[in-house]
Amino acid sequence: MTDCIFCRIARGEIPAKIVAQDDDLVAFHDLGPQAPVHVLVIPRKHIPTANDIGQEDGALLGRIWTRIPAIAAELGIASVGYRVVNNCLAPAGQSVFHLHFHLLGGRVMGWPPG
Ligand code: DGP
Repeated sequence: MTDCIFCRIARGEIPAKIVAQDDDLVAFHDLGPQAPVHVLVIPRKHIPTANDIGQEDGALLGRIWTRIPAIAAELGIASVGYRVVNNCLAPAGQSVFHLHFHLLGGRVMGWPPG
């Protein structure tokens, strides 16, 4: 999608602190970090919300999830623990309508989330 902010980051049109990227995904530091490590992992494909994940996206999502622990390891949080969050729709906290996974670590996490 042309004017989606995360599509624009994935295309390199908007600067971001990128920590990993490949043909499927881009991972970059969140602009407003909620933990010492707060990285967003997004598919290059524009999928607005988790509700829009289709059968055809299964392999893509599998590859992304295979990559997340490796990104956590590269960020130094794999062995100490981390949280992966997807907010689906505004009432759950979604503000950018391009599927993304928050990868959070570097501090102890509370539960339940707010
Ligand atoms: P969510 O609220 O779950 O949709 O998460 C969106 C996140 O995206 C939020 O934590 C802030 C972050 N964010 C929004 N705009 C930008 C941006 O332009 N650059 C970066 N790096 N992060 C952004």
